[in-house]
Amino acid sequence: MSFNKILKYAVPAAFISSLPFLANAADTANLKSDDFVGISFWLISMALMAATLFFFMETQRVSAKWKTSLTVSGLVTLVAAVHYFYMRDVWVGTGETPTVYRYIDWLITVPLLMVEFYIILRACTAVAGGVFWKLMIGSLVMLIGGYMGEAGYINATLGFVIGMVGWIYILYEIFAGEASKASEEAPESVRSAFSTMRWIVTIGWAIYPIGYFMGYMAGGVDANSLNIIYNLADVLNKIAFGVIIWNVAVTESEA
Ligand SMILES: *C/C=C(C)/C=C/C=C(C)/C=C/C1=C(C)CCCC1(C)C
Repeated sequence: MSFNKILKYAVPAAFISSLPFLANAADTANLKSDDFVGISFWLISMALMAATLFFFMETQRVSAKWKTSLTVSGLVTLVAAVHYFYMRDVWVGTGETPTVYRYIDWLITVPLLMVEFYIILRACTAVAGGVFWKLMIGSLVMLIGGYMGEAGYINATLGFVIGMVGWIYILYEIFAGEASKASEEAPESVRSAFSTMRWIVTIGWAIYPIGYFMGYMAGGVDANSLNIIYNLADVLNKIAFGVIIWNVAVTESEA
């Protein structure tokens, strides 16, 4: 192996393995063996870190026009990994996980995940640039509405309604709008990835509005269970979503 090659792999590997230290919020507390919320935070943080390393390394393997989509998948898991290490430490130290913390992660990762629909279409069709903005704006409306409701700036029900409008708009765009129409011109492997990805945005993502509804509008929800469910949901919504993109990038590069 040449020195250059070693550098190419060693640098990202060293950087990613330092993530837990970069995001260390509380050195004093320890994870208890029966603390399942804490354990789920640990598992998802490490899975996200491993996924990040994998996506970044695999950019070396795919052809140029597929590199962007893999890089974006890696950025999603990177942002979430750093964030989860922090949340896990706050949880172990204080026994709390303010839901608003999650919005900091979502504000970056959700628009990136939505933009993936545009990026994979752009790699193989003549998709219009407006699709990018529609997906971006829909994501922001969804998150800002939810945040304002959750943080108490507006009524919780109003925040929910605004958030739902943003989500439904995104779903319309990928199932029936311009993005969906552009996907019909894409090769078979891209069409099938596109279709699986939109079902993740429908079913995998539904967990968050359900959590919001139960927590603020249906009389409360057990915060511990909700944390575990949210943490596990990200295996599907961030890692599996990225793996689908990785799969189509490799398939199309080898075709
Ligand atoms: C990686 C994190 C992801 C995919 C987070 C997704 C979050 C949502 C889909 C949140 C949706 C919401 C609504 C549809 C309405 C109520 C407010 C939200 C923000 C919880």
